[in-house]
Formats: sequence, structure tokens, C-alpha cells
Amino acid sequence: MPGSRGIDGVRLLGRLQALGAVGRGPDGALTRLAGSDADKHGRDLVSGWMREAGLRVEVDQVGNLFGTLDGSDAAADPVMVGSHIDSVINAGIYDGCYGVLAGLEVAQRFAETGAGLARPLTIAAFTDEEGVRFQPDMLGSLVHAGGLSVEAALASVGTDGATLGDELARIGYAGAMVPGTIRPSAYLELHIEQGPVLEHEGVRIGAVENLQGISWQRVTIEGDANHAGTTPIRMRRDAGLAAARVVTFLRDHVDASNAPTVATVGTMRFEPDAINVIPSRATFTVDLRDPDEDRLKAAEAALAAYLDRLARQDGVTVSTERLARFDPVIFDEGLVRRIEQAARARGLSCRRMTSGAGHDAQMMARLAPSAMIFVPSVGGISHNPKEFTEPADLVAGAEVLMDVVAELCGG
Ligand code: HGY
Ligand code: MN
Ligand code: MN
Ligand code: MN
Repeated sequence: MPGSRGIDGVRLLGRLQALGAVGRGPDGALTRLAGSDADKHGRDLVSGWMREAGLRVEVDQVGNLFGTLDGSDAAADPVMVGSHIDSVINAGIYDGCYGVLAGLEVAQRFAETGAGLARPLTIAAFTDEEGVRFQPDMLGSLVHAGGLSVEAALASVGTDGATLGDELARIGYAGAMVPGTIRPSAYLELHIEQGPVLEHEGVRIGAVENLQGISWQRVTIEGDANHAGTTPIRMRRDAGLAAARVVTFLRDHVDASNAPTVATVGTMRFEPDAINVIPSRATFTVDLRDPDEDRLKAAEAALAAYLDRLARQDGVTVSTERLARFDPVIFDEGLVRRIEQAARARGLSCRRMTSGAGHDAQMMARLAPSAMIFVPSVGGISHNPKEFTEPADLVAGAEVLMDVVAELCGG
């Protein structure tokens, strides 16, 4: 066991590996989508560890999982440390899980060393942060922050046709607590950077001061199915061609804009999906992001205008459905400063930065002063089984988290 209150790195790293084993397919790919059996097993594991650590475990009506270590001032609003344990498809083991397990490790060390917190400390694992199966993403923290009703969240229909409410009930995580009951005095999220900046600059800790805006849409293009061999090229209403034009338009638009805007078409489906039939329908998603709200709006407007032109030019019909829209967020300056000070007090290099990825902190910032701590991602890789962060960096991030939480909780 480490010194007076050091992080137990062996336990933290061991739990990351153990949770990372939950949701492996026959090919070894890790997929732990919200509301799935794998999600249930992951939740069972984490809530068991929370109980082992002496935390009070609660589940709310959209499955958000909380573990609380009481403080001497039970009436005080808790400091909350959170993230998520649901994953994308064929994921790495650190995204989200690291923040939940490091928070749990901090709470457990406080409990083991009798840190005598004034404020309670709550560790949160929010439902469906990734939004891969049920949109919008950051669903659980959005409900907690009052941005989405419980009814709308539970009615969310997954990519496989199930509803979130049915799935949470099926896996035994449709809790009784009303979301938002726990009002944090401050919210902190420790996360892998999922990008190349810290590694590229050789910096150990990122003090995240803002997070870019996110716009998710589903686009459906309707054309005419027809024979691939007999239909002259000029007489087609080819939904597949039109969809492909949108993908290249987005890249050309972003390249020409000279801005940090990013655009991604991550899913695309053709119907009837046959080698010798001109696609009658193309359905795909567009993920647009920018740290600046006006530029994000401009990118959305440019896409809408292009889709109008495309409908006329290709003789197809185009419809769009908004799946998620989150404004850019500026984190709490006082908390960002505390993170910088805590890192430097431990002799760790630190730089301020923007988060390119969405996080539960983006939602919790609506409720309480919030900020994030990043640690380097090797090769900047994430949402990929090659996702990796050096153990020393994982422990360093947890120690910075512990120091900031100790200050905020009066431990
Ligand atoms: O999409 C995101 O940025 C996050 O991983 N949900
Ligand atoms: Mn994440
Ligand atoms: Mn993610
Ligand atoms: Mn996230």
C-alpha cells in the first residue's frame, strides 16, 4: 500500500484491465454499448467496487450510477467526480473508464486513510456518454443537468430498435432516484486526451479550459432503385452518389475554411444494398464540431445549403434529423487554476487545452463549476483498440485529481 495517501496504482491499473475485459466479443473486440449485457456486467463490477470502498451506491431513473463517500458536513453539496463506462464499438479500455475508476480510487484512499472530508465526494458513471446505440450522446449527464427529460431519454430508440427504458429495466439499472437529485458543488472529470497534443509536446497533464461544440445530424437521401446495367448514367436518381458528394463536400468545406472545424461521416447505409441496384436510399450521420459557436453554426448552414443544391442537381429528396447539439463550453477558471497548481506541486508539466471530444463535463458545466484533467494518449489514438496511456501517466493524473478533490472537499 503506498504512502500516507498515495494512489494505489496497482489497484487502479488492475481494475482498468478487469473492466476492460468486460464486453469482449469472440474476436476479442471490446464493445460495451449502453443498456447492453456488457454494460450490465460493467456496472455490476463498478458498483461492487464502490460498495467495497464503503461508498453509498445509488442509481437514478436513467441508470446513472453514483457512489458517495460521506463527509463530516452531510448537508454540504458533494464534490462530484465522474465519467462513463459505456464504450464505442471495438473500443479501447481507457475512454471514460479511467475517469470513473480513478475517482473511485481517490474515494477509496480517502476512506482507507480516514481523510476526514468535510464535503461528501460522489463518483458518477453516467449512462450512454458515447451515444453510439442511443442518441444523443452524453445522455445520462444531460438528463442529470436538466437538458433532457427522463421520459424522452427512456424513449430513445437505439440503432437496434430497442428503447433505452426497456434496456435499463432488462439489465436491472432503471433506478428510483430522480436525476439531478445530487447537486454537485463542483464537477471534475479525469480523462485520456484522445488526441496527440500532450504526447507531441511531452507534457504530462492537460488542464482543460474549454470544450468544443458538437452537432450531430442524420441525413436521409431518397432516389430511385434501378438496374445498374440498363439505366443510362444521366437518367439516374442515385442516392448513393448524392451521399458520396456530401462526404467530399464536407471535407472540401472544412479544408477551405482554414478553421479548427472537424466534420465526420461515421455511419452510412444504402438500400436495398445490392451490388447491381442503384441505391434508392442512403442514410448517414454527420458529426460537426468547432470550439467557436458562430463557426459551428456556419458549418451547419453551409451543409444545409449544399443539401438543398444537391437535391435540385441530382433530383433526389433530402431530409435531416437533428440527433444532438451541444454548445461549446468554457470551464471554471478557478478549477482550471487548481489543476495547474496541483500538477506543478507534484512537479508535473501542465498546459491548458481544449477538448476535441465531448464529455459529461460538457453537461455538468450547466449545473456546477466544472473542469477536466487530461493525460496523454499514446499516438493520440482513441475510439480504437490501440488506445493506450502509460501507467505512470494514469497514476499521475489520478494523483492530481486526488489533490484537487482533497482541497475542494476540505480533506
Ligand atoms: O463523441 C464524443 O466526443 C464522445 O466520445 N462521446
Ligand atoms: Mn469518454
Ligand atoms: Mn468516447
Ligand atoms: Mn466523453
